[in-house]
Amino acid sequence: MNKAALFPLARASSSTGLHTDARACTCTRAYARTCTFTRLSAATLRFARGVALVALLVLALTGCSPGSFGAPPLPPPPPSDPGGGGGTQPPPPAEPPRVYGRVLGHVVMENAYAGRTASTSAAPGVVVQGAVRTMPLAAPGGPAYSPSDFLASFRPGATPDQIRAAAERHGYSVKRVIEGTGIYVIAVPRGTDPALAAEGFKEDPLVEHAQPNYTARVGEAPATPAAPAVPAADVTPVTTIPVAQIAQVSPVAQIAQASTSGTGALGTARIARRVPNDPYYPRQWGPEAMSLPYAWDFTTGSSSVIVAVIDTGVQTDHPDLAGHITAGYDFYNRTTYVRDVNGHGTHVAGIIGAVTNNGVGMAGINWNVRIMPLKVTDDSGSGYLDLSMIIEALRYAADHGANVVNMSFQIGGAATGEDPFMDQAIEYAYNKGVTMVAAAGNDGEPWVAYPARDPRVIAVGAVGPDLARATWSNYGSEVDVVAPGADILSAWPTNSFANASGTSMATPHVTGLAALMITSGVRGPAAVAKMLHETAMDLGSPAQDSEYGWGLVNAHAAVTGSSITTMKVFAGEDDGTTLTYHSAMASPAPGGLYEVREVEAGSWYIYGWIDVNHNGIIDDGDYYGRTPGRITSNGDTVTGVNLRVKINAGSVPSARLAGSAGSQGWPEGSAGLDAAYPVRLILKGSTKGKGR
Ligand SMILES: [Ca+2]
Ligand SMILES: [Ca+2]
Ligand SMILES: [Ca+2]
Repeated sequence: MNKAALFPLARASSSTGLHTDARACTCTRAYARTCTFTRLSAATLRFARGVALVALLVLALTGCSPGSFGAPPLPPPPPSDPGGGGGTQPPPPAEPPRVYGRVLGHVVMENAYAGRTASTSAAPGVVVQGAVRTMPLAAPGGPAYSPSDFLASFRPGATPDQIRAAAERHGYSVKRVIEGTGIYVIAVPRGTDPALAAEGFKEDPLVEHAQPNYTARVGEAPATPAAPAVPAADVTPVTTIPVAQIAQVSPVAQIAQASTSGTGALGTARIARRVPNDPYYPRQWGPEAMSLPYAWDFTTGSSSVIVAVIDTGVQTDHPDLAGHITAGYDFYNRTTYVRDVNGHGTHVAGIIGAVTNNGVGMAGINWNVRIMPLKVTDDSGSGYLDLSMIIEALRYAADHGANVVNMSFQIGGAATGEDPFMDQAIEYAYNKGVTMVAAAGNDGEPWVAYPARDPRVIAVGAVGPDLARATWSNYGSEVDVVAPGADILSAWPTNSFANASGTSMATPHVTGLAALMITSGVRGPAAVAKMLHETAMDLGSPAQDSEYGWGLVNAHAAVTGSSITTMKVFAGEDDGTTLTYHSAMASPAPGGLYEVREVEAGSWYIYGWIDVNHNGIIDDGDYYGRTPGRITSNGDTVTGVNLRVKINAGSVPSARLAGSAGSQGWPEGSAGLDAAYPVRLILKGSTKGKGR
């Protein structure tokens, strides 16, 4: 498929688009806009008691945006405005003075997923071939650091001979140097505590920094899956997880031909659900919750995108992974032959990029991708990872072309884990344009694990099928987004599949989406994070919050660049064919808070719209929503008008979420006037305005 046609995103990547709109607005009606700004400033101060000031400044800039449908006729300026109208005729003297009001509220961009009741596997753990494993793979309370060595760096100019001599002076020995980093692994004799040794070693004038070689842990899955291995080809779909809604999807054969999309002629642009034929797909609720079938209509990934998985290894010849694996490395055995004696890494890899639409096993988020397995654990299957190897692997990934790195592990706890050496490795990868994604942690506590809480790393929390935060998912202000993490089916050694739960499982959902976004043209870790934030479905309390971050990732919005800041919010009414607006156009701030200005007196619906296919019509594939009832504007301010917008497609489940994000307070008159889907409307300016 043609990338350019599929991804007309230049304008959608938010902030530059906002400024362009604001300029255009100022040029066309400079004086009127200026007056409006003055009014807004006073109003802003009042409103800012409740919401972020920054959000309102964005609103102020975008409230007059003409949007993608060209320059719509704006409502006339107030009669007291001496320069308004810019050459238009003054209103007839008989007409009464017009009054304008404002409408403030919050808009949620919904994923194409109705939510369902959480299943039984609520705690982190793994189900392998129907057998529930309760023993965690890497239990909390394991070793905090390596018992046999510590890490050290040395002053500039120190030679290897001097370093070796310094180590021997203290009774230690140089084990190895981490390539390219200047970080040495220093072995201590049996019976010596490496943490105390590192503290003492710091006193040596040659030493720059010394610290323990911390242990990271993956949080879930059993040490030894006892269930018999079953060749993937022999696995028959089981019915223990009925998903009625998902089971109704159309076969891919019917949909594939209809998957044209993008910028067709007016009214012909369309969107299709694209669903793979893998027999376990109906048991995977994660892709549905992320609106992936709509994203797959635009892109299914690319073998030119490399995703590194720093983990317990990967079963590289798993029948549903083979062919998607690129050269990796086992940093414990110092070999390119990578195995996974644990299972965790194989599970993560399957979520990101199992071989998809091959009639076998499961579907990956990327139907095409190259996974680089980087094994940073020993062969015991314990699930404990070694910091010296993590640092080495992160650098290796950055030096070997990885676009995204998945880190489904945590180092330390609430207040521990940060260290200069890992920080240096993160900085190196970030500066090379690598997008890093990490798990928030599975302690169920109000802190985000390291390295997820590093600002250069995307921190991922977990939700269950009901889209409520999993009780064991850590939370805090550093959470970027949440993703499906409970009861997740994926690949497992040897040649089998398992269901697992944990932020370790949520993380590769976001990693996989980041790879899809890179295929679609999003470049660099900052741009990926911003697009994830501004396309997420807000959950929990309005806008960003510590439990859900910016919300649940939305793959369709992310690969089409449908940022919430490109949405047009306005007052108006429609007759099913034509939508007439009666206000200025607003754009929500990131997080969804909006303010519509110049709302004419009258009773109106509030609409939200993203013209995804840029054809000026509210049609199939756009994001669209309307308040269920009308609001009445008398020239004053109406607040608390909540709006839900979703992809405008016939097959979107119409049921609202039953979870925590479900019933928000609706304005007056909210009796069932919800618009039918899909909607196709021509947008027109207000007939009360300039009469055009
Ligand atoms: Ca498959
Ligand atoms: Ca929220
Ligand atoms: Ca459209």
